Amino acid sequence: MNSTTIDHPLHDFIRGLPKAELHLHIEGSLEPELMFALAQRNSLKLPYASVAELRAAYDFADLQSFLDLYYAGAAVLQTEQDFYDLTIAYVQRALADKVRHAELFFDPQTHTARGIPIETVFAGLARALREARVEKNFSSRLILCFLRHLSEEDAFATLDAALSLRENYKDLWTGVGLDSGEVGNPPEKFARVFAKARELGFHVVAHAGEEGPPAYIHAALDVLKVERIDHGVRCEEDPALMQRLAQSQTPLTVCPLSNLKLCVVRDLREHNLARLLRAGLRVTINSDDPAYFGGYINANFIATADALQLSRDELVQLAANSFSASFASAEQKQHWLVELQAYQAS
Ligand code: ES4
Ligand code: ZN
Repeated sequence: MNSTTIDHPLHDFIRGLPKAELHLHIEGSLEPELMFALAQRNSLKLPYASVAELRAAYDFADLQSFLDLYYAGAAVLQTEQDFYDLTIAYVQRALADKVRHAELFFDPQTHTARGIPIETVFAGLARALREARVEKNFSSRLILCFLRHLSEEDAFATLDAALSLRENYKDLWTGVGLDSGEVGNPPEKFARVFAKARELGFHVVAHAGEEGPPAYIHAALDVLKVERIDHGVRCEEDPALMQRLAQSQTPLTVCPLSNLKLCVVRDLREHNLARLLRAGLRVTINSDDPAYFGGYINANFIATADALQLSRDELVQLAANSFSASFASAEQKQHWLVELQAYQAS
């Protein structure tokens, strides 16, 4: 059944819902068509004969099997224009999904390791986001992620290199995060670099409890002192942690289609998002790596609403959470919450 061609009031309600996206890896929005176009522009050869063949390879067993393709795919990104084209394409998809504000993760180490200057990465992302702000009133921030499979020393070197650009990108770069292969790379490994980032006034977030155990969520909170947990779905295995997250209202940026594609859950109907929401945790819905996982934020909302029978009030709660959990100003958040209320009432 094609949900775009059949009248479905709840899906239409979701499509019109103003929302924020808080968990989006910009490199994970690289669609196969653009990957091929950039490979050609940069005279690179991909190990796939066609877009269809590449898409067929997106059949993952776990996080690592995805990351292997994701890092290989990102190698087509070489010039400032490439990073601009990538980001503009995402912004267009986000605008179509009524995203008012997006906080984009980016992985500088994936690019600097290939000899791409960090300046090139910042410049391309920022040119697109500033253009979108001026021309489309699209609000955004950048969250620089450290790759947790690399050393803390490497993370420090990345932070130091990026700090030389901080003044130029103060309007956008306001946070640091932690991503890549979780198991075996606990938050404690990055305690010192996160302490430095906090001292410098950055917002801090970390992936935890996607494939890793609840102990990693505790460590992200207690050692890294993060303000949001990315994923966090494994908190349910630890009732005391569930209570803690409900009490503290620490946001969880949950990515249902990602969890499905990476076999964190077998079936969306088994996803714990509704249970977490109904237990009072501040849950949000996000798209993670939409080019790889089969859908942008509205596709995530729709698939989750269908699988878990979310009500309109719950969908509005999720959208409200996305604004309140963002790093936008209090005034800006209030503006979006008013828009959301008006939409709900209409
Ligand atoms: C990621 Cl789904 C996910 N988990 C951890 N790191 C990532 N980087 C890009 N997508
Ligand atoms: Zn992620």
